[in-house]
Amino acid sequence: MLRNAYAVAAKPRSGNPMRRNEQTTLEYTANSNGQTRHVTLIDPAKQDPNTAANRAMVAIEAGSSMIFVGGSTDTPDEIVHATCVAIQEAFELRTFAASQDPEADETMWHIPVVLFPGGAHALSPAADAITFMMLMNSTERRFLVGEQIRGAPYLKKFGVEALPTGYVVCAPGGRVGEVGAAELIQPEDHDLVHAYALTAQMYGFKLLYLEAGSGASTQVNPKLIESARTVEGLTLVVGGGIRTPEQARRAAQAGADWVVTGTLTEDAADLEELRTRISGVVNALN
Ligand code: 1GP
Repeated sequence: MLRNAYAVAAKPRSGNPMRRNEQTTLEYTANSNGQTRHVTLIDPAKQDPNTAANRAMVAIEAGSSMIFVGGSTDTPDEIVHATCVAIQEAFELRTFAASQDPEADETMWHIPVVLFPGGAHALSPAADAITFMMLMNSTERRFLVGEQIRGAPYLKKFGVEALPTGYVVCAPGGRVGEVGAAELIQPEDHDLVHAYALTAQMYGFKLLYLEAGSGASTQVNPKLIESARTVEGLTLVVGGGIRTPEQARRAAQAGADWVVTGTLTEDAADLEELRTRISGVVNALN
């Protein structure tokens, strides 16, 4: 499957202006200034690349601060790549338009497009970075280090920045819990999630992602977030099952640096509904 990724990589990399500035995506991710920020997750399997780009633009206008591309486990890399290119091109056009308008702030479009892969097949050289993840509570080697070994040479070759991420799936866990063969963290496992966070820190991971599963019926228990938060030096990402401003606020108040929503975007009837939904979640964060 990686062969296809190399084939699509022949296309020139689109390039986010942020990469040309001094800040890496990892620095951007870590520099929260005490604020909780929002990630819009776009699953390339759920819409065509143009629709994805339109959704990404509305998400940024509504206050989202990063785009993740990924989610489904079996999306071909051509589709992932086309989606990344479409989003990057849209952001570059908006950056250019803003640069011509004295009233506009072009830096609002310096937004990283980050791969959130289901495996080594879902990569693109047009992404700024990747959540380079160990699914820490998987019982399968493939999700601990196997997919990573397959993907690493590709990422190195195309200069996609790795965000070293410990990925921990919490109950209910959804499809990622099943496919990833995760021993789910239960809502009362405060000490266990703390041990995972410490382990992530000791491995040198920079991000810890607490995941309840896309479309989960319940979000990650805020007590688990609080427990992980006590470990220093980790940027805490929380997602899965967050659909309302109140749920987003709970995650933020428990200590999430980033709150991720995906389903919220996917099932919005149109772009205006999407704008309203994302604004509501973003405004609830701080
Ligand atoms: C899934 O955490 C993300 O990996 C987002 O989940 O689709 O439930 O928002 P939702």
